[in-house]
Order: sequence, then structure tokens, then C-alpha cells
Amino acid sequence: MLFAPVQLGRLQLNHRVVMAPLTRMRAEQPGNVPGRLAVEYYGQRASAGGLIVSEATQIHPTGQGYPATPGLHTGEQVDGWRRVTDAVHAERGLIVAQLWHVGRISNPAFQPGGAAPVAPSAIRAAGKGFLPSGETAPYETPRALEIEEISRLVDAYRDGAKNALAAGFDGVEVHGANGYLPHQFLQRATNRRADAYGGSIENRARFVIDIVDAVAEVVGADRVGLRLSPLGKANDSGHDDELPVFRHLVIELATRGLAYLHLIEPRADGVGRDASDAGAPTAAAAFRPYWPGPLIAAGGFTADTAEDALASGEADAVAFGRLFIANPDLPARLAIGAPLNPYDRSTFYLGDHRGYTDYPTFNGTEKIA
Ligand code: 8OZ
Repeated sequence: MLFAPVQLGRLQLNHRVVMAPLTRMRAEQPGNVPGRLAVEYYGQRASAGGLIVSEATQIHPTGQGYPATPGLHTGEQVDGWRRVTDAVHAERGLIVAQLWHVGRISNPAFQPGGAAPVAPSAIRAAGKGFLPSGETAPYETPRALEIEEISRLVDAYRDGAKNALAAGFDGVEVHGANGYLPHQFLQRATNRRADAYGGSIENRARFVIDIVDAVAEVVGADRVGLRLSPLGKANDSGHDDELPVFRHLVIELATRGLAYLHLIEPRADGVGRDASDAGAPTAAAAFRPYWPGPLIAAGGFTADTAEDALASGEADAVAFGRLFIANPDLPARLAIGAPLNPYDRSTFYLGDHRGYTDYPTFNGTEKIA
């Protein structure tokens, strides 16, 4: 079924092999602008009627927490992304912009004026994060957002959606996963607010819902996706029993006619449970009963497990990350059962064209498995 068409809201796909959002940290400096290499990289990965989700893209200067991640809040960045979307559309592919704010997963060195990163509450993340140099340092304690600042950040997502349209994107995906700002609002462990954005499940879900509604006003609900990691542990997330807040969120959004819900399976590296948890229900299976709309599953899928997820009805499409890094022509390869290039983890982040635009397409002479 990977090669049966599917409709995700307004997005009409010819096949169900989605390119997952992939942080690659190669935006041009200064300005965090997607450059010539990004145009080539995304163009290589476009396929007719195939969907690409852009790498996570900060919608505000305070939303950055890694070196050389692209933004979508300056004119230069919009112009850079326009060249990317043109390259994807030239191959008759589709591309949505993933709208990102890292919240506390940052360092003052990335922040305007060297200020503390912002978060729902002043609770430091465990572990280390990036510095602009590419080195790492322990996270520092963030500053709790004032309630007026929360609505300004929702406005920043709205502006991000406007900029996405100006840049030629076919829609937007709200990054609600992996321990970043929206996820920090959802979890009790990171949200100790006593106002309308903290406390009850309804209040903790409010920020994500406000964002989804704001961007839907701009692009139409049927061009908005939301990515969540309800069982993941990335970036010091996943301490609470979060299922109730995710269930509430998904049920609340189920009536809005969104393009899709995008769920990360916890088996993916970095967001994973231990092997001892194997056999626990997948995120897609756990939330399918609450989500009648299109669902994309992501996280460590192979062609075979993807077919299983589609056949069982758990998912309507499957996003591939690492396989897409190493195989620019991944949909074509999967369609004919061609062998796959192995990926090189050492070139996932930062650096140059190596490991970015130089993975070869299938030349047709290798033996097909
Ligand atoms: C890997 C490295 C840096 C950021 C995510 C945006 O986890 C990311 C990310 C992944 O969602």
C-alpha cells in the first residue's frame, strides 16, 4: 500500500513514503538561511506526488537552540526557502514547513541579547545542548514566559505560517514533539504554571491548540499537520504519564479537519524506550482510536514494517528519516525493492555537502534484492 495514493487534507499524495523532518544544521551564515546546498538536497529528495516535511525551522529568534538551523522569520530566510520549494515543485513534489520553537532546549548564546532561553516554567533540562560553535554545554535554567509573551509567541507561529505561504510551501507542520516548547507546555514536569496555560490537562494543552488554530487561520486547517511524540523521551521529555494530556489534545483537535497527525514511534533512536519495552503498543495504534483523520507514523520503519502499519490501518502514510538521508530516491527504490545506501551518522549534523547532497541515486545495475 505504500504506493497507493492518499489524501492528507488538501495535500494529494501519489504515494505514502513521506520524508520526515530532519535537522541537518547546514543553513548559511549569517542569518540561518537555507542556501544553494539545501535547494539541491531537497530537490534530490522530491518525487512526484511525494510529501517532504522540512527540517525543523525556528519561527522566532528565541526559538533556536542549535547551530545553523534555518529560520522562517526574516525576508532572507523566506527567499531561501522559496528557492527550495521551487526545486521541490519542479519535480512535482509537495513540501510543508515544520514550525519550531525549542523553548528551554537552547543556550543563552543563541538568544537575542544573550538572555536565558524561554520556557513555560523556570525548570532546567537535564543533559547537554549545543553551543553555536558545535560544542556542547549543560543546559541552563530558562526564564518562565509571562502570559502576554505566550500570545506573542502564538503570533510568531502565525507569522511563520504566513511566511511559509510566501515561501511557496504547500502547508505547515507544527512541531509539538521531542521536548521542545509546545511539548514543554504539555508536560507537568516542565509546566508548573498557575495561569490558563498550566495546571489542568486542558490548560497544558492550550498552547498547542492556540498555535494550531492560529496557523490554521492563515493556511486553512486542511494544510496543517501536527507532530507529537507521546511515548518519547527526547530532550528530557517523557517523565510523566503523559497519555491523558495527549489523548485530550488529540480528541480536541480531531474535529478541526487538520491535514494530518504525525506521531513518532518511541522505537526511533534518541526517543526510544528500552528494548525491554518491545511489544508495548505503538503510538499510532494507541492514538488511532481518537483520531479519525489522516495519520503519519514515523520512527525506525522499514518497507516491511511500514506496509504492516498501513495494512493494519494504524497509519495512512509513513515518514522515513535516516533512510531518506542516505537515499535521495528512496520512494523509487522502495517501489522496485532496490538496495538501499547505508547512512553515515557522522555527517548527519553540520559540515558541508558530504553526507548531505552526495548520496547516489540507484543506478539500476546493482542487483535488486
Ligand atoms: C536532531 C538534532 C537536533 C534537533 C528533533 C528538531 O528532535 C529535532 C532535532 C533532531 O525534533
